[in-house]
Amino acid sequence: MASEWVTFFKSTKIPDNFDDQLLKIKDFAAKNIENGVPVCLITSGGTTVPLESHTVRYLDNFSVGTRGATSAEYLLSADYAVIFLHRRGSLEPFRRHFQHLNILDLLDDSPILNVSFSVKSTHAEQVASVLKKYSVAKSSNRLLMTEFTTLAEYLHLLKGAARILGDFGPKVLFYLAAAVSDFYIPSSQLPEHKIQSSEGALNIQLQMVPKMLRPLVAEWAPRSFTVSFKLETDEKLLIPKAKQALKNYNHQVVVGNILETRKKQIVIVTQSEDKCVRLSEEEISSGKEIEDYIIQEITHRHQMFMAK
Ligand code: 9Z3
Repeated sequence: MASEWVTFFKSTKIPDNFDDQLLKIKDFAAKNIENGVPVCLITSGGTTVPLESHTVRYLDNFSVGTRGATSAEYLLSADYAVIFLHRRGSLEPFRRHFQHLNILDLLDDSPILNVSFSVKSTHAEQVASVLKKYSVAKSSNRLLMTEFTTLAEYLHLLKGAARILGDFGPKVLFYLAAAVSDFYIPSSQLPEHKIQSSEGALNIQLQMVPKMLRPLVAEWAPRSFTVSFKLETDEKLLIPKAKQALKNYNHQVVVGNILETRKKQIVIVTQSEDKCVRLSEEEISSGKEIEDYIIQEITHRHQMFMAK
């Protein structure tokens, strides 16, 4: 297993500003933990797998980052500091509330002023309420944003961050909600330039990505609390696969979800129980978010873990 990892990291490119990003993570975690604030690394959004070195085409997946961005807000409310390792352009905490809006439609254009604008009264209350929570998170240094696009950038950053955060032991929570590709093409096998359609049908062979949970739990952060997510489309497979993951990697929690129902139903799987959490119809219509319950379940278990 170890050698698979060595091969993966050797055969893929280190992200730009890698050292700089890790320094920020180290500083952020150290300051918060020193102040008694537990730190959560959330991963969020999908990873891309380039098909060319000068990338025109890549493989991607469905994830838009709702789970990660929403969970970040509930974790901040639960007094955690959050490192938000997310796909560039995917949903972000706080900003997500306005993602479907055009910022220009939020601003009052009557009369047009040169220097300052106000938010239209139709949106003022919502902007004020989200802005307040965002400002608190920023000014108290509780939210650090870090970005990736490709699978390789994601895994290099996760490894680097996990080795740093692992030193803080049980006070660190890993919440691995990103949708990570299982397949990739090593740099040495990537065509340098855009693949030409004039050369006919395209056959590509993808290599397996080594399972990053194994070194994360066994080597990089063995004393921390790790939550992974298991996504399936076939309901019959969900709990057996989640249990298998716990057995294989020996971490604390797997949150299982089915693609189509992921926003209203999940299952929390631990060594001792499977707990199904489902939003009622009333909760759905009142705008309740399932991440509120997921974070309650996870923080409760993490608190008990820290107390031990
Ligand atoms: C999840 O299962 C997340 O809950 C979703 C969230 C990706 C479904 P959205 O971003 O979706 O809110 O649209 N994440 C984990 C997916 C994954 O890659 N899991 C691996 C697997 O299932 C294990 S690490 O094998």
